[in-house]
Amino acid sequence: MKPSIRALFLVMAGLAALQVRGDTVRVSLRQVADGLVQPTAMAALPDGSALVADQVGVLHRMRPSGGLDAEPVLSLTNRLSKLNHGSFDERGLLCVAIHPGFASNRRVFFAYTVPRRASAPADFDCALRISEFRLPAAEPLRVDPDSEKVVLEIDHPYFNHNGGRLAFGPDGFLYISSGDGGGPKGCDIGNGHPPEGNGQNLRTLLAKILRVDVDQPDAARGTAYRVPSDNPFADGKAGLPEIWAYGMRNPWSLTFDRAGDRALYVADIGQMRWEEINVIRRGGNYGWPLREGFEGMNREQPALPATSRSEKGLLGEPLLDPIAVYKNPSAFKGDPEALGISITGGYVYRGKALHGLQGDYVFGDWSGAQGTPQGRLFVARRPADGRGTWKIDMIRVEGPGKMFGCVCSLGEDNDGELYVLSNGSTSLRPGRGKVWRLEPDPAGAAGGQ
Ligand SMILES: [Ca+2]
Repeated sequence: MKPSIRALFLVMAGLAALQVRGDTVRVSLRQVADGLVQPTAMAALPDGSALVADQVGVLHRMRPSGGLDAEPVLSLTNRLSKLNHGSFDERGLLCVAIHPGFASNRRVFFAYTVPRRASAPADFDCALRISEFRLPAAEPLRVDPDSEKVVLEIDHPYFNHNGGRLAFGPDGFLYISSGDGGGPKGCDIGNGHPPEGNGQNLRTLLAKILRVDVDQPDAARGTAYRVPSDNPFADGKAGLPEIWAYGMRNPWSLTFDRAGDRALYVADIGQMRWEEINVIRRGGNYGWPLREGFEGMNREQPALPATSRSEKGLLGEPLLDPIAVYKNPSAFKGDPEALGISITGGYVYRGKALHGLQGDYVFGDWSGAQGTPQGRLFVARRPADGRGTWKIDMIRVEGPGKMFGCVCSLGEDNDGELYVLSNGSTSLRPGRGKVWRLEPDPAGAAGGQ
């Protein structure tokens, strides 16, 4: 081969490799905390430390340089509903979020499951509680569990599909995700599920995105919060006033883009066929249990596609499509496009460390296969023209963090850098939970640059 032709060949081979790399972002994971069980949420504090919630009911502080304080900030273990220690569970401490005015008011909000309330049907399992604590302004950073202020509680028929994600919007209001109530049959069917499903029933707070103002109690309604006057059902006539959007199954992440249009992104875990990412609009009906992904929902045989697709909800409103979906191997066995079994939503990346991810939605999946801790990371690419569905690329983890386990949650720090909260087991087992920081892959150009 002549040198010039050989050089051309190498250039072309290099271009081909670049194209492949463009589809597969490479990152490394640097461990910043361990000793947890199943970390469910991280909330950055103004001083660069972060609160890390462990599902077993313990809140930790992670130092700016990494590592957890020796003593936890708060323990809610005595207040939680029953938890299947050593096994799989979706109950427990599910989220922590700090108030937008935290720097001066030290207000912190939690979502966790508590035992069935006396007022709930006898066969219900638990309730999702949203409550508030205040962090002390000085060390030690310890919170008295008895200083709790309950914001609201939602009765829950089964142990699973609790949603329970929290975030404050750019409007200063608290957004809350709730699941459909769960149950062994799935499909929004069973005790505590009306025929149309909780997703389509506007008289329950289950299977919704809620929006409340936690800065003002409402004495007339006897609530610890006020309903913003521009909530879609604020007058309570067509639906409960707290509802902001509905038709959700088990929304496991609720995050606002910290830049751009500040849109609200919610990942909704699917039944057997499709995992989805949604951009949530005021009053939007996201289809569950009439739809999964872009398809109609076959509630009798959820592994099979439906023969028809509903176009409207009970009010005649359109059902809104997700921005991105991927297949679940539970229904699409052996399909290379079946990327994972349970979406763990994340963030629109606005940090600086990872090139090639800026402005796109970074997220994960619990595991690529049932019963194994093989979590995966992905990025959903914003369409260039802002329309149509987002394309999903794999994020490949290189280096020592490669076998990080299940993706329980993602976290974001004050600079917009991202973290993976993992469990090295598929069960609640001591010491398997860790927090990792996403960093460029030192061996190569992260982000396909
Ligand atoms: Ca949907």
